[in-house]
Amino acid sequence: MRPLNDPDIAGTIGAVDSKTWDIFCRVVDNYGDVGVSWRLARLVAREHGKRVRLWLDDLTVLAKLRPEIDPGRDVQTLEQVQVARIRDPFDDFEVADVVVETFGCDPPLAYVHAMAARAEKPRWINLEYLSAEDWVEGSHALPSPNPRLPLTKHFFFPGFTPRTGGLLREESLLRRRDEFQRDPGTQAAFWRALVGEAPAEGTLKVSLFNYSDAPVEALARACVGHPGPVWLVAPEGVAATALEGWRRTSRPGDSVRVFAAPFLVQDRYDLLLWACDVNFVRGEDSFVRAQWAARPFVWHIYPTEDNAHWVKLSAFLARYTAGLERAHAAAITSLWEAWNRRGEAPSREAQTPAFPGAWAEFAGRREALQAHAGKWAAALAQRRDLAAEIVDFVDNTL
Ligand code: TRH
Repeated sequence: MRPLNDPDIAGTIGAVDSKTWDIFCRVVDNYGDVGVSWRLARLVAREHGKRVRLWLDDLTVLAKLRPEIDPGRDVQTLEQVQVARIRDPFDDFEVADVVVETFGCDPPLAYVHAMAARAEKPRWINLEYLSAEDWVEGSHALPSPNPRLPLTKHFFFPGFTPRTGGLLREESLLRRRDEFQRDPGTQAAFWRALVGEAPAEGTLKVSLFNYSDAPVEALARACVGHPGPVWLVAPEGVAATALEGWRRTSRPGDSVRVFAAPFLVQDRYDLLLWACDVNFVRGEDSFVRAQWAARPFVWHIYPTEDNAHWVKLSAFLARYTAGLERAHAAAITSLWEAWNRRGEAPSREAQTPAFPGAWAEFAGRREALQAHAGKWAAALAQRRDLAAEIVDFVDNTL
């Protein structure tokens, strides 16, 4: 047997073909797990020429993001990605060269045993949730040998620093964003298609995508005091319902217009983020897309029972506001904490006393926050995206 470090072999072993990729995703709740998994699958197929199969236990969520998907079909192909249903019993499959489980979803047992039985063991990756916390760097790319099977899984952490796996970003994304944001005509056409009319010059356009306990009505009330017209636009979901409720009861007049838009196809959701001046986003994937949109944004973090989400929120705020003028950083932090109801007893509207002031401070610094959002996106774009990192890791490190 030729030694591993034999230059001839190393080259070949490193480059042992990773032609075929199986990506597994099980839907916990909401859209993000599938949103991230689909985005990764499409990138690895389209930009890295791999043969990718995306295994899902529930296709209805992907069909919401990509209406071309037929949730009734067990196998179909979209944009060079084969989308297959995880059936039970799980049989009739071939193990891929690379296996990615997203968010610790565990591939079916039958598949894992077949991985162990494969002559050339597949590379096994667990794509973790995104966090800005410091510990991520120390955990990224760590191996985890399986206690029973001749398999080793590696943890792959998205992140904001060079010693993490980076963030998903399509090759053409920032070019398309800049073209869109430079072209008022294209933006007006987007608005007319989405809500039937285009906003007047100087309208503050705000998009909303949040979880159910966000103080949406407090935001709407605070916008009534904004020095100029405001559009609040919410794709179908909890925010749209809350805004409709507020509009019916409060008659705000024309200074604040509320639009309940249809749920957008995933790629068109980017256009909404690019077209707005401030974006309220949540979870993971919309959180990252808001950063690529280079617009001021507010993150509604997915709450966890152990309150660990507060640590996660603070970790990101510390990175995002580093180097920013103290008053601007404080405005961002106060609004984010008010939007996530930090320090509040969980009851509906009566409270959020801090909100109107926090919003006025934030909205009043929009130009400075806009400039910062542009710098932040440009800094993140200095490095390769997560798909390129994960392909390189698999092909050249493992
Ligand atoms: O839907 P989410 O809340 O998902 C979250 C995350 O997965 C999080 O990690 C997990 O812990 C939690 O669920 C349980 O938020 P997220 O991650 O922003 O995903 C939303 C997806 O929906 C994203 O891919 C964008 C897409 N989307 C559209 O395609 N059209 C739309 O109109 C909107 C509003 C969103």
